[in-house]
Amino acid sequence: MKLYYSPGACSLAAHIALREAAVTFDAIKVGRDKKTSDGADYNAINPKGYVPALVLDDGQVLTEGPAILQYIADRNPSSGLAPPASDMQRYRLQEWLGFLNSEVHKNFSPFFNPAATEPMKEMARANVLRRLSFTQQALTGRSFLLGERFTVADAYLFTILNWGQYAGIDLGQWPALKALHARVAARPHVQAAMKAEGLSG
Ligand SMILES: N[C@@H](CCC(=O)N[C@@H](CS)C(=O)NCC(=O)O)C(=O)O
Repeated sequence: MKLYYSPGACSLAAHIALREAAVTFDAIKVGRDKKTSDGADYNAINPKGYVPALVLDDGQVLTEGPAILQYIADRNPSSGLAPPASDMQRYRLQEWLGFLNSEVHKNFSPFFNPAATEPMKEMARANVLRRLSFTQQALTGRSFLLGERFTVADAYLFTILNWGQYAGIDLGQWPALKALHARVAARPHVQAAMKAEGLSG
């Protein structure tokens, strides 16, 4: 299995999930020029052009973070990274993944886009603040998004929270989010993923 990633991008969530699930995989870096660290044209592998992409052992290419995260969790059920499909908690997981993907993650995009104007960034920042305030409220009194168990949604939220610095957003205003970030950052597989992506010593 191969994970195509860019350091610190949303692909970090899938990278964490693969390590948490003890999957054997190769992590292949994609540069801004869409060339991969093993010399390929990333657009030929994933015509969408963005990370993450997971190339399965049978050669299929799976894209879209929430699908990749659930694939990794479902193929490795003993990891406990997602509740089983029949469980109401699974819909709660999907609710979080959808919210994080379209309502939080995408509002960070202007901060990584040199063409984004200040008004665009201001609008996006206001959306991020509102949605992270909601997340702070939902997290109060629990260790992780679904309760006391770490899931792929927490890997995704952790990844997004790392971007606060680029948007001038201080996590200190949300104690429950700050605590979740620290809790996830302390996990050995998270530290290994960060180190492998060159994000920490
Ligand atoms: N809908 C996609 C979005 C992925 C995405 O936004 N990837 C960003 C990094 S976080 C990227 O590769 N951007 C570079 C580009 O679009 O060329 C998903 O959820 O997987």
